[in-house]
Amino acid sequence: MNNLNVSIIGVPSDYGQTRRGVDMGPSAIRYAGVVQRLEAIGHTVQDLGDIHVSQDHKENDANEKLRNLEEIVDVSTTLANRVHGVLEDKKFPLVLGGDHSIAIGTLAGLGDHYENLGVIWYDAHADLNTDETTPSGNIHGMPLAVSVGLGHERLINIRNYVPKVKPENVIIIGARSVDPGERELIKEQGIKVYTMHEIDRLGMTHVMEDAIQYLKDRNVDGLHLSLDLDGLDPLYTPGVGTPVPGGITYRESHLAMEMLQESGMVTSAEFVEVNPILDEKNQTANVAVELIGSLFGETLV
Ligand code: 6HN
Ligand code: MN
Ligand code: MN
Ligand code: MN
Repeated sequence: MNNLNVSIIGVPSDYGQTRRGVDMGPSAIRYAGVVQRLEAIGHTVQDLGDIHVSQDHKENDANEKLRNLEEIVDVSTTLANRVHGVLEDKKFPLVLGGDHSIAIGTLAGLGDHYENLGVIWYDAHADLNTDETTPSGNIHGMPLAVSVGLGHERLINIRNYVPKVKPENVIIIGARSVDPGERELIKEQGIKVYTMHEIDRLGMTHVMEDAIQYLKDRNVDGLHLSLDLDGLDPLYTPGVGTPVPGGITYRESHLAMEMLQESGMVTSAEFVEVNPILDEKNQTANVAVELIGSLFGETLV
């Protein structure tokens, strides 16, 4: 797996939440050297640049339960078509965010390419709210629900098929801030979750072995990693909009990426929520690039 054709897609969108600056995430990750890092491993990299994202932020969004819905439908549609094109070209899509609402587009571009896609959602949050359960109205808290077919019809119907992924093919890793409506959905939909409790108790090695075996047993024919940098403890990744203490460590995260690499199962990835305005000396983008290195096969010796 050390000679992939990787296509990088930047998504400079901050419409999924209210803290400005996360639209500069793709630039920060490029500045941290993502292309060089992948090339040094032996991959062939094509940076497709950023997709077009409008910059008309409203002062008052009338839609309090679905902030910036129109803009997010636009971004998702453009991104979904771009991701789909990358797969048609037989290349590995690496998507750089942007807030986590961009996963709506990424998964809409991936889902109809596979019979049985698996998803690993590495995050402090479950991102399983809908417009009915959301405490914030921020769509970055909804992309996983949307991808399993729940939520506003404009969001679930991007590229005109529902769902993008089966709920039983989804694994959340790192959860420690889950809203009441999200808890219900996890039970109702049979979504597998390794919270911080399981990571503490079993250790990351055991968690990742279990997670990979679970997806193998389900015969997934592709595996998407959606990595929210707030999955890590804010000690390591302070430049995120919704930090939650008590998170995954730097080493545990490298181990998780290395084990995903060893599995040979990962077919696409996205790294989201890097906000350079909230960061310390681009630390969060640097960690993103280091994790990308491990995921794509960098070794220590
Ligand atoms: N993220 N559960 C909270 C909400 O507003 O729905 C936080 C969501 C955070 C989303 O970090 O991608
Ligand atoms: Mn913006
Ligand atoms: Mn999160
Ligand atoms: Mn998230």
